[in-house]
Amino acid sequence: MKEKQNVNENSKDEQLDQFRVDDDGKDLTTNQGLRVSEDRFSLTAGERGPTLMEDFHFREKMTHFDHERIPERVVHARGFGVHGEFEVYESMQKYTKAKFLQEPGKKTPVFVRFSTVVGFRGSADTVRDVRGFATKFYTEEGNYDLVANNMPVFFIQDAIKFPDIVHAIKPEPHNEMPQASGAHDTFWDFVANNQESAHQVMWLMSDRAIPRSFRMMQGFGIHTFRFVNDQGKSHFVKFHWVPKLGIHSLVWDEAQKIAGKDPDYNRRDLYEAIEKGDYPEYELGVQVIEEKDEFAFDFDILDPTKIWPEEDVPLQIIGKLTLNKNVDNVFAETEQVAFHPGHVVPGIDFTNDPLLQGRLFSYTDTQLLRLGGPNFHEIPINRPVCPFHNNQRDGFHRQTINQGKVAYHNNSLAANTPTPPSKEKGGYEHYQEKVEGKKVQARSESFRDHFSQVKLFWNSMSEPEKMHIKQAFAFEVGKVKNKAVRQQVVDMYANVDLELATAFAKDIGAEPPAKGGSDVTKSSPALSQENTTKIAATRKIGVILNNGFNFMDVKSILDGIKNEGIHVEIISAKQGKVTGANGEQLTVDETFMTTDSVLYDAIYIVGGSGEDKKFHMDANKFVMEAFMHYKPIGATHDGKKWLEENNIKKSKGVVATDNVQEFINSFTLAIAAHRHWDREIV
Ligand code: HDD
Repeated sequence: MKEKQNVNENSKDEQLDQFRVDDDGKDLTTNQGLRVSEDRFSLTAGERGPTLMEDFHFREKMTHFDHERIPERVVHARGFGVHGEFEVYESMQKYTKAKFLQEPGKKTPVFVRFSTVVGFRGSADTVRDVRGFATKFYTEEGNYDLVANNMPVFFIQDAIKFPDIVHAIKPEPHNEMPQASGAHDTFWDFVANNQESAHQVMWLMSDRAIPRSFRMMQGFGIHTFRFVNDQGKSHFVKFHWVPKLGIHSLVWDEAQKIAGKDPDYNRRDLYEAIEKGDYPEYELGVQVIEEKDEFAFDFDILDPTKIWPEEDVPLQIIGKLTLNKNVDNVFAETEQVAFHPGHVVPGIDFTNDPLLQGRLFSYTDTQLLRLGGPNFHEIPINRPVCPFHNNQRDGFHRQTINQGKVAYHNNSLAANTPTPPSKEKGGYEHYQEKVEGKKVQARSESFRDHFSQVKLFWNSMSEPEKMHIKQAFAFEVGKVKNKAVRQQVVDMYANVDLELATAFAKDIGAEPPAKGGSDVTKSSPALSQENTTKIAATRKIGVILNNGFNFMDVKSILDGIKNEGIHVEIISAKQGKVTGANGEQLTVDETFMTTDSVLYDAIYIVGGSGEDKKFHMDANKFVMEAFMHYKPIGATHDGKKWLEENNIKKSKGVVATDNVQEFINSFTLAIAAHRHWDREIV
């Protein structure tokens, strides 16, 4: 493959284009290019006789099939990848020499893979879990990977414990249960006996662990990295992705039901948004701390179980990520993409965070197994868009044909090429941090406080968020069979907040703690989802219609809602058409059988005169389930009777009026609010 010298925003797409294959309309061949005229019957001795070994097409087809699977990722097995681009708003030249962050307006192609962590590849999307948010920037200086999660802290402080936490949270080895869930003995036993996990576990019990959409969650690099500028000066930096649609979550009952009704809920949402042209956008924010302030905080800035509160270290928004293209082939792209926090470019460097240091080993190692050898960088999705040259050779599946006889350095036969360029010429040089000390196996005292920031998080939650956290603890720890472990968890969280620990202790039959609590009174408004952006655009509304509805009004309402960027699906008893009182028709998208209330952001019920008892009951289930999940409900015409029957007409987030424009305005506002927590559920 010939190298391209000018790298721009289209470079990755052009590179991938050289590997894309369109089989449409082509003759069937073997992998050797031989056209074969039979693909339905293997070669047999006689029509009822045994299959013959010489049937090379059968052998090749079967062998390839037998080898189709590769090991799934040991964590983050279930993922969904998309292409996009990153655009710089503000030059970071002052802090970093990374070329892709220098010029406002500069665009860099990216590939992003979202994932859950614990579940196997075929598990459900909406389980309670951390979400991965890994981004590969194809820059002119090589690939830069920001391998992030949707929560800003991690379970452990040292990578040596990673196999332990993963063994504890994965299904238990004696019966491989439960799937994709931390609600079992070994996980909580780990938590209670490794109390550095307190902060991340609190996030895991919060609504952050059940995002409404990959489009509506943050991403955090978690670790403290370094920016290094062209004068060699270093700053500490943390990276954040902030979704333009705001940060929104499901409710737990809904998440569990979706896991059955549509296990692909989050990936479908992202896929469809991109297909419809609702390109998800996220802004890149950085928090920067000067080197001289390394010890200016009441936590250790290298501790991955700590955040830098945004009120203390403001977030500067420096660019925007837009996801605008689905993959052509999930295996080739999403499954084979190989991320690594150690894929950096000049101007971005590491710190001594012991979790980060260990990650730098693990990611290459895992790809060697998963992708079958050391040449995984040659797989199209992993190739840098800039040229790459070195003396590494051979190995399974090598694709480049390196010419010449010299594959070592130093040499004179090839004029000492490939030559390591100086840092002035763009060569990567590790930041020269001064380090000295005894070799020890110990953690600094400054990593010891496991509870203050957990209390900060708790203090920052709104009342509904606190309620959800209490319920999550009651559910998750309530699933633990071992009573002693339950009690250990209660006692552990007594160190954070007595009210919280007491509340879930009572629910799970444990002893409420006699003493405890933390004296942290600070809160950080940036942590609460109540303070996030709220907009109605891109939300999906289920519209319940039956024959005999008021066509003119409903058509105007649906047009008005669509004008707000909201998507509608018409639900009725049967597929085909639904006919208005005036004889005009609308196409039914889904039936009560094929969809469910939990799959919509809001329900708009109209009904119609053609209703029978079954329709009435099915529609009622949709409305009441939406109500229980605090979702907006709109009703016009005949639809208002469902509200009256259930006595919910005056509830928060319920919009009932036949005035078309008033309905559009109020319903759109109710949808933008996401959920109506102040609704009374009787
Ligand atoms: Fe990890 C995958 C994020 C700690 C070892 N990790 C993986 C993925 C994400 C993260 C998003 C999926 C990448 C993809 O989509 O292909 N991991 C994190 C974050 C961490 C973290 C944000 C803490 C700040 N991870 C971590 C540690 C270790 C690993 C401490 C081991 C020392 N992670 C892995 C891995 C995986 C992985 C086993 C599995 C598949 C892969 O790497 O490519 O190597």
